[in-house]
Parts: sequence; C-alpha cells; structure tokens
Amino acid sequence: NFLINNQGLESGKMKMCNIRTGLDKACLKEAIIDHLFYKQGCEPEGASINDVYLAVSYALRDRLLHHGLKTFDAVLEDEDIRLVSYLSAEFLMGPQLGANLIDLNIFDEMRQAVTELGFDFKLVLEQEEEPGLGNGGLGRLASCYMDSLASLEIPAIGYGIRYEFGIFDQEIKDGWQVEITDKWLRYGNPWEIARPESSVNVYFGGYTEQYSNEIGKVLRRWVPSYVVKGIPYDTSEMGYKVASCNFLRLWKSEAIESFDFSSFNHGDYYKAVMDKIESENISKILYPNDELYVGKQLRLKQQYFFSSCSLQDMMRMHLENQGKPQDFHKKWAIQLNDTHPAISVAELMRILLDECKLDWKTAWETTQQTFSYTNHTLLPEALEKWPLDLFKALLPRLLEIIYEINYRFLEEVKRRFPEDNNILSRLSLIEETGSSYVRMANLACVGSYAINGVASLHTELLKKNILNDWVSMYPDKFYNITNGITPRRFVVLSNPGLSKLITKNIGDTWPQYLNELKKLEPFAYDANFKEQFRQVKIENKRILSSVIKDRIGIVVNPSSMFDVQVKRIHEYKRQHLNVLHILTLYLRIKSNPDIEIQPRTFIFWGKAAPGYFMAKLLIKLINSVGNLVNNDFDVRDRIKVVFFPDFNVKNAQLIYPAADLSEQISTSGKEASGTGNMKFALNGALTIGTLDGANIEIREEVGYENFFLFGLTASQVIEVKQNNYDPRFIYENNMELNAVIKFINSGILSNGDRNLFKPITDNLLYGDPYLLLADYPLYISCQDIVAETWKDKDKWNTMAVLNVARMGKFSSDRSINDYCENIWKVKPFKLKIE
Ligand code: B1N
Repeated sequence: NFLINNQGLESGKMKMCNIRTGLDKACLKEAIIDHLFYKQGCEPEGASINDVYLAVSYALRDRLLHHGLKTFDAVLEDEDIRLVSYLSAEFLMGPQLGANLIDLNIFDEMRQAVTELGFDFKLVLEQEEEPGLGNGGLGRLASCYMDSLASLEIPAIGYGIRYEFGIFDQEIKDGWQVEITDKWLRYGNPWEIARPESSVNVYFGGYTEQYSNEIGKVLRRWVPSYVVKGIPYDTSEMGYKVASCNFLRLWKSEAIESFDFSSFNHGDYYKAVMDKIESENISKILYPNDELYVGKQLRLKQQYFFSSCSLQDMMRMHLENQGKPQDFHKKWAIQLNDTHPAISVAELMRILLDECKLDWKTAWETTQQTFSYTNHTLLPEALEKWPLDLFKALLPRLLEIIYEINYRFLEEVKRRFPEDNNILSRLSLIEETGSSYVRMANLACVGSYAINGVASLHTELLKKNILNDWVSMYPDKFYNITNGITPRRFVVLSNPGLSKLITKNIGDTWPQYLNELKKLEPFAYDANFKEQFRQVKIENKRILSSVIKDRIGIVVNPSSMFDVQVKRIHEYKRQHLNVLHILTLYLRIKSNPDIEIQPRTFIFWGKAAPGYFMAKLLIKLINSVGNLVNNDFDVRDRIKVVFFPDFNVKNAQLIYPAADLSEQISTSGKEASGTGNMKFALNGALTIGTLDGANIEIREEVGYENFFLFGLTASQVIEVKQNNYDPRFIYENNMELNAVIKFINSGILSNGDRNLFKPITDNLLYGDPYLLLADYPLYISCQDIVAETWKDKDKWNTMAVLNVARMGKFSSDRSINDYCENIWKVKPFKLKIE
C-alpha cells in the first residue's frame, strides 16, 4: 500500500486510529472532531460550516505533510537527484480540498465521515474560497504541471508570489463588468504553512561601486538603498495515488525591522514609514492584464522579488547539502514560465559572482545550464521590455550584469554574422529605438539552454517570426511541448458521472495513463454505452442549469445544445464573432418566426482586464443581446444567451462537463495553445474551431470528421492582410452580416443609443484587425452544419465519445514527461512509505 496507514498491527488486535495519518472513515471523523476542538475552539454541535471546512482541511493537511516532509528529506540529500523548479508569477490553483481527496484516494471516506458527523459535504466543499493567483491559461497551466510533476513523482518546487489579492471577482451591473477585490484570505487559508525561519532579504535601489578584495583584485558591488523581506508560505502538492508529495512555495513581502538606513539617519521618519508600506505592497496584488504588457515599476519589483527569493532559497538548500556553487545546475533545473521570471538569469549571475565569488566564465556556464524558457504568446503587445531608467534606478547591479552578458553575447554574434548589423541590434538585450529598454525575452533566450513554444503551430510561428534570429544563433535550443491539462481535476473531480462510466468499462488506471481512453473507441458504436453517456451529459447540464437559475435567474433548457465560450475576453479570441452568429439566428427568427432552429443555449463566461475598454464593451454587448433575445416572444425559448459572472476554477469545473459545443474561434496564429479547448473535448464536447494553437492537434487526434473546422489559416490571415483587406466589401456583399451590423447600431440593443456599440462595429468595418468579417461567412455555414449534426443525436454522441476516447495526448502528464526527458533530464524518485 502506498499510503501511510495502520498496517503492521497484528491481526486480531483492535485497529487503532492514527489521528494524524489514518485514512479510514473512523480516523477521519476523529481527526475532524479534534481539529474542530483544538483549532476552531468548538464542538461539532456549535460548528459553523466554515469551522467544518477548516477542520476537514487541517485533517487532510496533516496527512499530506508526512508525505511532503519525507519526500524532501530524501531528495535534497541525494546528490544524484536533480529537482525541477517551476518559476511562475501565476499559479491558478483552484480549490484544494476536493483535489487532495482525489489524490489521496479518500474522497468517499471523507464524504461519509463528514456526513456522519451531521454536516452537508457539498456545502463544505463549496465553502472553500479558491486562491485565484493567476489570470487564465498560463497560471492554470502552471498548476496542472504541478499536479503532473507530483503524480509522476518528479521532485519539484513551484515558486511564485503569495498575492494578498488574486484576480478580481467579477460582478455584472446593468450589463457592465464591475471588479470586486478578491479577499481570498479573509477566513483563513488552511492549506499553507508559513516558514518565517526561511525568510530571505531582497535588495533594491542605490548604486554600484568598485572595490578591491583582500588580494587586491578589483571587483564591483551593489550598495542598495533599501531591503525587503520575503517570507515563504508552503502548500503541499500531492500526486495522484503515489506516496511522494511536492510543494508550492509562495513569497510574501514584508518590511524588515529597520527598513531604510538613510531615511532614519536623516530623521525622515515619514519617508521611512512610506517605504515600509511600499515593501508590503510588492506582494499585495496580482496584475489583472493577461497578454498586455504595462510597464509598471511595481510589476518589475514583483518579478525581481520572487525571482531573487526563489534563487536564494534554492542556493541555500544546495549549499547546505554540501553542493558547490558551480554545480548549482546539477541540483536544479529551473523553468521560466514566460518572461515574468526572466530577471532570474541576471540574478543567478549576481549570486554566483558577487556572493559565491565565482569568475564570470564559470558563473555563466552554470547559469546557462540551469534555465529553460517557455514562451506563451505571439502577441507583440505582450512582450515585456523595461525602460532602462526605471530598471537602472531599481536594480543597478543587475543592469550592469545584463550589459556584460550583452557585450559578450554580441561579440559572439559578430563572429557568427560579421556582415550583419541588423541581426546585432535585433538580438541585443537592449533595445535602442529612441528610448532604451531591457528586452526580457532576449535575456531569457540567451540565458537558457532550451526554449519552447506551447503547441506545434505556436512553436513553428515563433521560429519563423519573433524568435527567428535566435534560431539562426542557437538552432538546437528549440523545442515544442504542447500544453496539457490534468485529468484528475478536470475529469475525475469535476465529472464524477463520466469518470464512473469510463472506469466501469475500461478499469480505473486511465487517470494516470490517459491514452487508455482509446479503449473506449468501440463503445462509440454501442447503443447501450451511448445512452449512459448521454444521461451523464444531461445530468451535468441539469446541474449547471440549476446553478444558472440560482445565480442569475435565467431558466435554460437542459435539452437544448449548450454552446459555450469560456475564456478571458479578448478581441483576438473573438467573442464578438460568436455574437454575430447569435444575432444572425435572431434575425432569421424575426424574419420568419416559424423557421426551424435547433434550440441552443449560448453561454459566455470570462473576465476582461479592467483597463481594456473594448473587452468591457464586448461584455456589455453580450448582455444586451441576452436581454433582448431571452425576452423576445418570437424566439420562444429556442435561443437563450447567458453571461455567467465570475469565471474561476471552481465555476470552470461545473461548465466543462456540461458543454455540448466548445467555441475555439480565435484568429489563426493568435492563440498560442489554449487549454480550455482540451478540457471541453476531454469531457465530450465537440469543438467548432479555427486552425489555431492546440486546436490543430486536437483535430488531428479526434479525427477531422469529429471536429467542426472553419476559417482562414494562419498563413492565409497574413496573406489577406497584405492584400489590402477590405472588410467593408464583405459587409456590403453579405446580406445577413449587413443586417446584423446595422441591427447592432439600430439602438434596439441599447435603449435607443446608436453610438454605444459603435467602437465595436467601427473597428470591424474600418480595419478589422482580427478578421472577423473575413471569417464570418465560413463561421456561419459551419454553425449551420453543427445544427444539422445536432439533429442526429445518435451521430452527435458517437462523435462525442470518440472525442473523449482520443484525447489521451492532452494529459499534462504527457507534457511533463516531454519536459523531463528532453529538457530537464530528470527522473522520478519513488518514495516508499511503509
Ligand atoms: O498561455 C496559455 C496558452 O494556452 C494561451 O494560448 C495563452 O494565451 C496563455 C502576461 C500572459 N500567454 N501569455 C499569457 C498571462 C499573464 C500575463 O501577465 C501574459 N497567457 C498566455 C498557456 O500556455
């Protein structure tokens, strides 16, 4: 047995309960009662639902801790083990309780224990306030990868920031998005353990100077002007049905006791206190812009803060276990999740040079063998580059090191491309186009031994376009590792009906070996299986329908097609293309109220960056269309439009299992991968999508005939744009489109205000950067095919089962195995606990 339990007791003796480790129902009950009393200060009779949630979570945390402590005792000492360190500014963990119960394989035991104590287990699960420490796909990917690392028994630590306020909660008022601060810590977080004894100092500001060491060697050093303390908070990351357990270490910033030497010396008490507040601000809040770079000083502070804390922490562990500084890369493989932690390249150099006193060459070799870098976007507006002045004022020593890296690197470039001055300026770590900037992607590329994109097309486009010069320089550094998702959270936990059905037919090892789903293929033609499959889906749709009714008061029909688009609101993701389709159907009904329309419920869910005007206006448009369509007598409930507020992991788990149609309709070449697309298909939704990101690979896997494809390809998109694309021409020649656009501006959607949505329609008619109009006719005819197919429920279900059966590739275990074999070169460590 892989878990700590009460085995070893002689048979015949009464089984005793270990209150900290026991896994059966009786032990769990005792543990809960114990925590209610000693942690929450109450008896079961007087406990609130939050008390129970906390007691249950503490009971579970006790059980995880044994695994975690044992794992790290073993792996840190063993010099042959290389650990993975996943550096990410975002981890979108989602609720912990359910997922941990699944990992420990005691979901049912705990449910019974809680129920027998007289509490509603569902309410206990719902009580958890999820840590929303990420914006979307990038943050959720980091958490899926933590799950897979643990499940594959790869020793790893995730490093990030413990934001006091995560991604804002979204409310809808009068159709508009309103942002509410996310106070996720307000009722306590039972999963984390603070480790103040492992705090580190991080320095900022000041200047650098030259000095001579004991033997007269001239060196440089940093004289910073202030210091901030980083305190680590650890959360266990248990693997699925294995003994080993990793953890996530998130840093909180605090002021140190005597915080600003110079202000104090000059008696400027006010400034000193302000600086203290500023130190604590570093980990206050997550920036809510995904894929939009905003050059805010505080963001650079966050990036340096968590990079420096994490590197100091890793170096401390390495040295404590008798490692040599120059062997750092043998102990740690550090993955940079996008450029957000790219400053780590310079910070590791600083530690090796200034603190460990290595020479440049050795330090650089160590650094270059430590890092690998994942790029997540092709959007130019997401590229991080820091104004030189800002950078210099905050991190003067790091800038100096970056200059030196750059100088040596450009010498190498000159040797390789002696005739080409342009390549020199493109590869430079410093941009000098008028104002000067530090280019973080270039720093990540030069400092890493491996660079990867997150889906085949994305990697190809990276190599062809934004990283093309880097391919000329370092062709062997490039890899593609297509993203994946964890089937534990996104099927076993969130879709218990489907999980049971699968297990009943092919056994219970598929969550670990997702390719085993292939065995379901024959069942795609088995009437009995398909009927059960249909019932699971309809039940999931009923559950979602009742949540929709409770939260926003709209009644939807569970037997209508659930056509779902959930993701951040962004012009390139084209939620407005979806709206154009809805209005097309609406106008078809209006001109012929008896027309045959397959009943559909359009569901949208997603947040807009608070400063992104067009995205917020899109939310208003969706809600306005909903208002009109849902209340129009002619429509007679054949179409419904729902904008569900506050997309987060908890809500996501409700929606993927209930979807029939998954909308993946970004402009080709814009979505790096997408991961929602995988969650839908794995739960048996069919996809309508463009040839973009991972859609391409999903279609390859599930079969072309089981995927609704439309739209221009990435190269056609470029071509159309180069050939004087004229959206107005399409507008003038497509009757349905013409009517829809006019309708949006008629004022009917906006209390007579004909200007409200003009920014959207003008953008489409004059420019249309995301080619909605070019793709509109293709999208509409594809949607018509979707509706035709839906009529034949038997065929639809066969296609859906085949989707589930063929999605094995998209387990994050496959992605992590790719990273382990090709990039990190690390192996599992199988912990045994007797
Ligand atoms: O990363 C996901 C991909 O599946 C998505 O296609 C991609 O859009 C997403 C700055 C980002 N790329 N870049 C970001 C997030 C926050 C931020 O501050 C950029 N997110 C993605 C996983 O690979």
